[in-house]
Amino acid sequence: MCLCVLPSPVPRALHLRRLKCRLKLRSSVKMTPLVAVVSSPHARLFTCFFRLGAQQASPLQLHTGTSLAAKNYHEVLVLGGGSGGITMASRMKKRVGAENVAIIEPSERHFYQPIWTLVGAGAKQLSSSGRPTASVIPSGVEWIKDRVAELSPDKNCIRTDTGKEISYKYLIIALGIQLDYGKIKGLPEGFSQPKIGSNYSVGTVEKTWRALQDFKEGNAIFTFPNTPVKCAGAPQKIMYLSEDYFRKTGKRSKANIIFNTSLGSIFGVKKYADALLEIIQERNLTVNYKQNLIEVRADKQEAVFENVDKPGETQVISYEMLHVTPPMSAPDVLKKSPVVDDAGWVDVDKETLQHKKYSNVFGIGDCTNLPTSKTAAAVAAQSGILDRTMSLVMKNEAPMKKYDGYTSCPLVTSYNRVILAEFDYNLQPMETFPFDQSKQRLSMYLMKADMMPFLYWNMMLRGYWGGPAFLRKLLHLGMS
Ligand code: FAD
Ligand code: UQ1
Repeated sequence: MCLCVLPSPVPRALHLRRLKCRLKLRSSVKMTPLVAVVSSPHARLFTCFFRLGAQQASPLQLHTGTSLAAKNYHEVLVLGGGSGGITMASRMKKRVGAENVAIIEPSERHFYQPIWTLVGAGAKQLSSSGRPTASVIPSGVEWIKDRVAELSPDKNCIRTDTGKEISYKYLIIALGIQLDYGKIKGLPEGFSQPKIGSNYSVGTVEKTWRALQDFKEGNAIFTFPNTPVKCAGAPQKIMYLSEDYFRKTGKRSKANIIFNTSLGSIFGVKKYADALLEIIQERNLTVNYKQNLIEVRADKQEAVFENVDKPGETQVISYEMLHVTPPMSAPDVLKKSPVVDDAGWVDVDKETLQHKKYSNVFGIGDCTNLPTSKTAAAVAAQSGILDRTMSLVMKNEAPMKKYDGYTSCPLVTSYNRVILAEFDYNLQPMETFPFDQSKQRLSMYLMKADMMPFLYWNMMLRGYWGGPAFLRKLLHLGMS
């Protein structure tokens, strides 16, 4: 149980004294012994006494940004250092100062996941998708390299896996979505066999490319699970890329390409669904609706599907290549917390992103119940809104700016074409460019493959990209 309470404000003089002490410690301690000493049990005990004595301990920071003796109170605490967490930490740093912001994130590497679609198709290197987490944590912001284990919003505090209790004034929850490969019988262990891959995780994305290269003849199967997913276009993007690859390598006539989806339609927005169905017909792809992958027999290269509308009715299909999009759900740590709705998603106001019950708690990205498609593009648009919401809440004013559900999905249809889907809560297209984006275009492929990664690392994560709304207005000037 979380026992922490909100500490009283630290007097300025005391704060300055601690700052001096911190600087002295930094300059007098050598790096290697410090790592060795602080990670020993005795040192942890020492750190604990130090923390108790000072109440708000000085963080001893290595150049990596990892905090060894974390403060136990932060004005703004961010849970998760993915797309939403880093972006919001950058924005909050500008609002309240780096020393008042902390991020809890266990992973050593931060990934730009949207490029994994191209990694799985061999068009980009996996190494290009990741950077050290330390390099994306905004400078001066404390990185607590740990995993959130429990949320206690009634006490304004959280507990970590290692037993740290950390309290906050404002909390931003950005924990993403959980991949549940284990809910499919035969997985994840089936990934140790060839012919199977998944663009959804760092450990399996290169297996997709291997399976594509190894393909000889037979069924190439692509799946879509019976749960919410992130980037709902990604499960079919890899199908179009695979088809293009088979054509380029002379294997197309030997490939039977099948998209087995739990859904009842190819895409949620009619304009783009119509365009995709045309491509599916032209390129002779088979789509089976209401088919949910429930088992993989990787040793026999067989996939078992259940009819979503007729539980118990199953079909076994043998494969020469299988791309799995796993079932997904809210992170377990959230499911058991008081901040979620019945389905386990962080329960926020769909226009302001403020929590419906806890006014000092906010949510962003895949872990929320915002009724829009879960993408990094949506996170970018949400970050601008949440920044504005929090600035008003911090001044005791009512949040005003309203999120319209903007999200975007660059539907990669070949190695040089993209349909750029952009839409809102009402599934109405909200296109940035003054041309028909439902047409496959080289320009949009280049935007997806080269411009977006640059924009992500250099602008979004630094808090300078709140989505393309301003660009849309500019490019449509005089058109309405
Ligand atoms: P994430 O970026 O996933 O971050 C969540 C963070 O929380 C992670 O760093 C994780 O380590 C951390 N975390 C989890 N549990 C804990 C815990 N207990 N304690 C502390 N930290 C924790 N989006 C697009 O806009 N365009 C695309 O073309 C696109 N294509 C995609 C293709 C693929 C194959 C995939 C996988 C995703 C794609 N996306 C795309 C989706 C996009 O990557 C996500 O929607 C986006 O990253 C969501 O950001 P987030 O901050 O909510 O979650
Ligand atoms: C976007 O803003 C974004 O976030 C950085 C993405 O994530 C990777 C996208 O894929 C897209 C398409 C957008 C929208 C940007 C423009 C210029 C239309």
